[in-house]
Amino acid sequence: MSELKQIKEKLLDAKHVAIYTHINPDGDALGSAFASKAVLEALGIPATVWLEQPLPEKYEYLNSGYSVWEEDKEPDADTALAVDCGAEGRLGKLASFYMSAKTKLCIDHHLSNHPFGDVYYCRPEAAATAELIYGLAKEMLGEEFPMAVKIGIYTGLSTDTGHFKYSNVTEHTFLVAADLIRQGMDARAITRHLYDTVKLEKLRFMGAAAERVERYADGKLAVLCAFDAFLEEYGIVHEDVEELPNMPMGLDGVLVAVLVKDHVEKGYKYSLRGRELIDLSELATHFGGGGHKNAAAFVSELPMEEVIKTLIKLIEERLHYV
Ligand SMILES: [Mn+2]
Repeated sequence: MSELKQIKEKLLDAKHVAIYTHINPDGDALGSAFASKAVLEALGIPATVWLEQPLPEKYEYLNSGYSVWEEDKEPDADTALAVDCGAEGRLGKLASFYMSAKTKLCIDHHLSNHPFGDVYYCRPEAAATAELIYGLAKEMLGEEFPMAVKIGIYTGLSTDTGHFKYSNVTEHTFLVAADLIRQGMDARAITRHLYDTVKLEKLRFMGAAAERVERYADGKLAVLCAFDAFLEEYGIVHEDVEELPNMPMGLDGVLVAVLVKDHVEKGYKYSLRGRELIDLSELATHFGGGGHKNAAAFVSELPMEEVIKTLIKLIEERLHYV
C-alpha cells in the first residue's frame, strides 16, 4: 500500500488528530497544517493544529482555531501528523507531544530530511508540502474540497514557490492551483493580502535593509544582517519580512544570498538562497543544517566572519565543478 493510502487509513482510524509543523512556520507549514485540519473535520474527525507560538498576523486568515504550546498541556490525541517538517527536532517544544502519540504520521517535501514517525511520506519533487496535502484531500474527500482546504493549499503552494516563480514549480504545481480555482477559490484575494499589501513600517525597513547589503567574492555572495534590534527600530518582526532573503538574491551577479539573524539559543541563523548553480542543501550540511537546492539554512556559533569566509571558499570550490 502506498504511503499516502497508509496515511489515509491511519487518519480514518483516528479518534483525535494533533497536527504539528516546523518552528517559525512559513506559509507552506501553516497552509498545510490548517488545510489538513479542514480535511479531517470535513470527515467528522476531530483535529487540532498545535503551534509553538501564536499564529503570525500575516496568516491570520487561515485561523480556524489552534492550540499554543504550554508545559503540561499535553494534547489528548491518539494520532499525530507532522506536515512540512524535515526533522523531528524541527518540531521544537512540540516534539515530545508528537512523539507521545500512539500513531505518528509525517508528510513532507524536504530533500535533506531525517525520516521520523510510523508512516513517513516525503516527496522532494513536490514544490510545497501543500501539493501533497492536495493529494491527501483528493484521496479523502474526492473532487470538491471545503474552502478552508483550498485556501490552505493555495497559501502553501504560492509561498513555497515565490508565487510560482521558483524552479521547484512543475506542471503538477500548476495543475493543483488550476483545480483549486476550478473549485471556486478566490486566488486574487489571497495574493493581494500576501504580496500587494505592505505596512508603512515594512516599506521603510526594506529601504534601510537595502542599504545594509554586503557583497563578497566579486559580488557572487551577498549578505544581509537582519538582527532583532534592527527590526525593532522599525517596529516590525521577522514574520513581516519572510521574503527578505530574496532581496539580496535579486542583485545582479549574486549566486548565493545569505540572510543572518539572531538565533534564540546560540549564535546566528543563516538562511541561504541560490540560483541553481550550487546545491545549498549540501552547502548547509557543512554547518549541520539542511533544506532544498535553492533554499537552505543552518545555525552556527562561530564568529560570523569565519562563517562567511568558509562560505566563500565552499562556493568558489563548487563553481569549479560546474
Ligand atoms: Mn515547504
